[in-house]
Amino acid sequence: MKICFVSDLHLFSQRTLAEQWMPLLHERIRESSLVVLGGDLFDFKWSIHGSAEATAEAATRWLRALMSAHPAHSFVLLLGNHDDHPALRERLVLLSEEAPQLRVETYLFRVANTVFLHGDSANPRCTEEKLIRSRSRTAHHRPRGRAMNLLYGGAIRLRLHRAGASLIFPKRLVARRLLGYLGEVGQGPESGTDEVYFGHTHRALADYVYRGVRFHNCGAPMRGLKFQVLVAETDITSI
Ligand SMILES: [Mn+2]
Repeated sequence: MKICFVSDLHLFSQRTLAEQWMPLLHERIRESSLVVLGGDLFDFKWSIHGSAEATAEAATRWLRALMSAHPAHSFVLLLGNHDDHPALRERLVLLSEEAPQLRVETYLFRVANTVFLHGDSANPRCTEEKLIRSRSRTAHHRPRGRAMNLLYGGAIRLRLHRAGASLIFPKRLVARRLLGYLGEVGQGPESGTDEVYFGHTHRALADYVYRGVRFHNCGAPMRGLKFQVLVAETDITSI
């Protein structure tokens, strides 16, 4: 079974270029039978919609449109540090009741030997407890408004952002941290995991092998960053 994986679209932030990638996303979805949306699809912190409520509503509308374009597909939605917001969670409960093709998972989704997760567990010194605690801070994100968005989109901020990603997230270290986290929650290589799809770091990565596990990251659709919509091949025929 082929599984389409995409994350970190950061929709509703000023800096996202996700719109340009929609045709590719639809194409990759058509090639797959399951879609895993890997978190930070929506950006509550930098949302141009003004309020968390309006952002959650726009997010729900976006998801509904995506699913109705692919009615025969199953969708798994993971949450990230920018969209794990109570306003969205509330709406997702209703949405998954109305759309049986949608399943919402907060932290991790696994199919056979393949694990999908947002990847905020790659942050320095992240334990499961810290991950849960830092996610709860997303609830206090207030949208920064247009002026801050423009500043954030500025060249200086962008260059910092790009340099920052490779300094904060060297791939070996990221792989090591992710394995540490996966081990802690019983999903590490000792449980059979040999493929990991993640996002969060905004650094595109394909087939990076660390301790016998292959790591893949779709990057982010932003200026100066690489982005790809990934398709995972799994041995199983259905979930
Ligand atoms: Mn993230």
